[in-house]
Amino acid sequence: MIKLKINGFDVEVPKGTTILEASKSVNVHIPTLCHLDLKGFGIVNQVASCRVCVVEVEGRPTLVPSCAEKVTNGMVVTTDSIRAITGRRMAVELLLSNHPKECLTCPKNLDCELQQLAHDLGVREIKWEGEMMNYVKDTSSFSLVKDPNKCVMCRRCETMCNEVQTVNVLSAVNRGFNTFVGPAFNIDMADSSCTFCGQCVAVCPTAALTEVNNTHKVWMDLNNPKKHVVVQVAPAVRVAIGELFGMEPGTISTGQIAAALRRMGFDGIFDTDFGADLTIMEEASELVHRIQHNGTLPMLTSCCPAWVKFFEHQFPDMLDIPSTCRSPQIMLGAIAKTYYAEKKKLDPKNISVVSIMPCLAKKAEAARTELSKDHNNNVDVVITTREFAQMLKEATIDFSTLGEEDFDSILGESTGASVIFGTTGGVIEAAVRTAYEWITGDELKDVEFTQLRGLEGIREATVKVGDLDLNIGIAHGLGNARKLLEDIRAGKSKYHAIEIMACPGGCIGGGGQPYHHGDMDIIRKRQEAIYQEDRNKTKRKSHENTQILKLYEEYLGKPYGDKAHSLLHTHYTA
Ligand code: HC1
Ligand code: SF4
Repeated sequence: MIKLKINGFDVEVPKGTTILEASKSVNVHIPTLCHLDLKGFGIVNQVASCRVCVVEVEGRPTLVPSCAEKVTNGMVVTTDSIRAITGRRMAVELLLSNHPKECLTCPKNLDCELQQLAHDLGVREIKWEGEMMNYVKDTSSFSLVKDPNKCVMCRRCETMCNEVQTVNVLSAVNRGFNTFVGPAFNIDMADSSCTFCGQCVAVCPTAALTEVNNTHKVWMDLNNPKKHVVVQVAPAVRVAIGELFGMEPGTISTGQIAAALRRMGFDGIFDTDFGADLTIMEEASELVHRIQHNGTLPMLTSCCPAWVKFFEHQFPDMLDIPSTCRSPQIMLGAIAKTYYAEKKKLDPKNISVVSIMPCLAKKAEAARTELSKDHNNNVDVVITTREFAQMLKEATIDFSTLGEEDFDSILGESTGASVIFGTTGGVIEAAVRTAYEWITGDELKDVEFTQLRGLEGIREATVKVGDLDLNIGIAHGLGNARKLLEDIRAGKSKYHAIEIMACPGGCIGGGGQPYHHGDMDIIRKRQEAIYQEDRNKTKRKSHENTQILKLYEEYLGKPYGDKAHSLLHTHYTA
């Protein structure tokens, strides 16, 4: 152990601890900007580029960045001296000297860490007016906007993209004053191998990386009398949106969401959970089919669009491995524009399907041409949890005082199996609940497969399904997925099925969720809420959803049949 003094108090911490961590352990909170500790992944962004966390160390002539400096025996640290505070304030003033001064209209206004630091450090004037950068914004993609003029070179996005996701899209472009972070040769994001997972957006402290904002499109549709506008809400949104209205992480707001959407004027208020139950009908059928007919194994889940982009780019030789199932959001859109349209006697061209998703890649997924029919996309507009909250504020809907209401029939019923899609491990658990009963013919009494749960990056379990030992792998975060994929390529994989989600924690940690600043406790609370919502349901297996059974009976025929194939399955392209 190392003994030192921080602000006059004796502190004892393990060897290798930084001054920042040692201070935190005794509740001395030093402000940071570039620092990012992704505890769940054992990865720390420690470039010490911003100098916001400087402290005084006795005997050292200059201030020391506390995030990078390790403690030593006998060290005497002062975090709150006038010199340390002035040094921090100066670091922020320098960052602001060439930062655009458009806070009032910036997409990150009131959510910007640089703005918060300027406030907390009492910056009241910017003493230097630096030369400004004048780069063009990258608006090439459906998912994210890159504004290099707002980049503070904290390199958090690089750590996320290169170390956690192993996609390697982002690095320093140019040199010296002109440096910013972007794809090599500054090509458009849309032309890069970006998966649009949005994890760089989730950790960007400023508005250098933000989502494409589609809220105006939704208002336009809602105010177009010719449009029949339906909406669907992803599983993970209901356990996170409350955070944007002052509620605790993990507050379940399903009923309030339905009530809010009704007040906004949507014509049909549907649940992506219905799409998830439908996905299980198809995906469990496909798994059983592959197992019983010597099909390609392992089968990989395919509902995460960033993951789909990742394997198309990085593993083009293995496109037969993922399930051919479209994602729940696309399945629900397809059913809204066919079965629902027929029932309501509506022209599908006049239906607008809006999705509320925790995810930026869902925006790009909705635009994929192979997921449209007669040039009509199955999903028309995707907004994130954050954009949804923004719209509620614009509409002056007081979310926190709304009562609970239900989703609409006929695409609104859901089971507990579908809500657990929102967390890592949930999709495969939902599939096992159904596959078990289909393979064995026995009733599954205990539906909770706790061996599939958790937040470790890679997990595995064997589930007894009759005579079959069903070997399951789970990965979240694309770097972890890569490891499982490489094993498959090398012929070393022992799994029958693998679930992969691109974002840490699964969709609960999606790039469109309320900012959690890498705090895995928030992810954990959202995960607990997802499992609680499952327990709240009377039906917990997808094949017990009565509206889904009626959909097959009246329209689709049998699961994994011809009609289901044409509407609910897809193919992949390298
Ligand atoms: Fe997800 Fe899915 S779980 S991908 O994380 O399969 O986004 O929540 O909507 O489509 O259902 C996201 C969440 C979501 C789909 C479902
Ligand atoms: Fe990398 Fe994901 Fe950001 Fe694309 S969206 S640059 S893959 S972190």
